[in-house]
Amino acid sequence: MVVKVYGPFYASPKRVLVCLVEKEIEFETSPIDLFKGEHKDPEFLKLQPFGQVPVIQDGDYTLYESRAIIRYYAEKYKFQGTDLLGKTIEERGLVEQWLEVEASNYHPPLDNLVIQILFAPELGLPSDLN
Ligand SMILES: N[C@@H](CCC(=O)N[C@@H](CS)C(=O)NCC(=O)O)C(=O)O
Repeated sequence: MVVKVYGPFYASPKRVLVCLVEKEIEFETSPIDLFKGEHKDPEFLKLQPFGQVPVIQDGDYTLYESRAIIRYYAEKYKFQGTDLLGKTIEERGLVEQWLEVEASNYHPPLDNLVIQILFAPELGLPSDLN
């Protein structure tokens, strides 16, 4: 079964794509253009009610939230491709620590910069840069 990934190749979907590559899982992409607002289309909202990417479809299983998706695949294919979860409980603790650091300390300021520098000017929205 080929996994379908909805989203652009950048930002949060990239987290999922890197995981799928590391786990050697076959996937295809279904591009969602954020600049055209495709993530707010009614059809897309049926998959992701918050109108955000990424979303995966794996057969009839649908999942969103990039970090939930990568944890799902890291567990599901524990013994395939790169080991992403660690071999001991201590290694697992460190994996979870850095996942939390990424989610809490790294991603929020980076996301804000991307919105202010890339998205706001492109979409004609007010930006802190002005
Ligand atoms: N917690 C979510 C965040 C997803 C997210 O923020 N996606 C952004 C692109 S990186 C998005 O869809 N932004 C459009 C919006 O929020 O309207 C995840 O990790 O999947």
